[in-house]
Amino acid sequence: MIDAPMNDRFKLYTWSVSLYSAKARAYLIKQHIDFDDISPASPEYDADIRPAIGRWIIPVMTTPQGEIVQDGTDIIDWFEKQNMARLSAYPETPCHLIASLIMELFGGEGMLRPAMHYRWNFDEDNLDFILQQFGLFALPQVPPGERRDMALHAASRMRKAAVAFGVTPETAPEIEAAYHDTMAELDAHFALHPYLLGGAPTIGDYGLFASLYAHLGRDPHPLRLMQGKAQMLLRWTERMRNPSPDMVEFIGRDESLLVDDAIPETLKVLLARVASDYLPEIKAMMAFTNDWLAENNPGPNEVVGGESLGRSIGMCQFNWRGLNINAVVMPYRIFMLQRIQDAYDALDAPAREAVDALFADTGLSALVTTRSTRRVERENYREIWR
Ligand SMILES: N[C@@H](CCC(=O)N[C@@H](CS)C(=O)NCC(=O)O)C(=O)O
Repeated sequence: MIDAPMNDRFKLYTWSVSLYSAKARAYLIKQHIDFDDISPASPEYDADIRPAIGRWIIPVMTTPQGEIVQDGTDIIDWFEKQNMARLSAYPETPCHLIASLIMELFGGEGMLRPAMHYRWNFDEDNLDFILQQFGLFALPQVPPGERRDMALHAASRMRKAAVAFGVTPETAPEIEAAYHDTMAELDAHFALHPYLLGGAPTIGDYGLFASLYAHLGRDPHPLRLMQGKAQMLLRWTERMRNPSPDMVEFIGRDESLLVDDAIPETLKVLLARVASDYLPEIKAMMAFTNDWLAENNPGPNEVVGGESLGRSIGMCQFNWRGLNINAVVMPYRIFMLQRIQDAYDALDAPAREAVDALFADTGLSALVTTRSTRRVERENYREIWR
């Protein structure tokens, strides 16, 4: 908790260049929450937020009562638990719920390779913009002329992170081919439906918006690509930042989800994309993690990354579209995958049958059988091994 003046508004510590900020911000916008975007470069972040959560990370939200909520998903769930959602992020029917959670995982974690590649490997188009933006948001107190060198320092750290996610000169052509496929499939879906499941955004839209806003929908090179090749997808990125439903091209649509738990063909295509392009990494990550757990046997409730709060426990290898990829293993992704598995486990038999049929149809059955031997949960702003 922090001391907050009464009747203060929600505060969202974010900046526009941040991938995960977009997910939380879009949710607040769509719920019509009265909030302020605050820069984590403001003195209050260092004075109050960072000491409380123990690391520098965004997005973070503070409530009018002074509660601190960290992590995009936790911010969304905070409003859901308070019954403050105007449009719940979680559909009530089984196929909708599971499909939406899968797209959340894919957007926030599975699309990091294209997000990082299209930000960091097109310097001619992007670099001036990125350095200017990083400087603007991270160093607002520094005179503009002196920001560039400091921003370059941050940029070199993020370039290294891109390599850790598996973005290398050898994998780049295939990352581009995969993104072109995915972009075309998203575009085909949003030509027929304003959001993933019809007339309102759900958790899958918010998760997808993570990689499809700050990086793929805002940096100059990928933005131009999207403007040229995927205009209905571009429209969805506009819609996700608009408090109105913004479905002007869908005459007569209202804010309801598709009836009868229907999964449109265009969404099945996207789920099959998750199976072909992300499932191999999930399997490799889990095999690595279960070996790591057997060897390291962390104590109950031990914080992931220990004192340093490091987010990765090692590197895994997997075959992806015919290439050998090396990528970091982050237990946070297990936490996100568990959300799908928990939702699946809570279904009754007929609902599970419907979801099993969807999995069989889209090649995703392994998503619920690929499990960690220890649960990853979140407590006190960190991930812990249960
Ligand atoms: N699991 C977190 C991830 C947040 C995250 O990684 N945020 C980035 C900015 S987009 C960050 O703060 N990185 C700080 C760092 O890497 O030091 C969430 O979903 O909110």
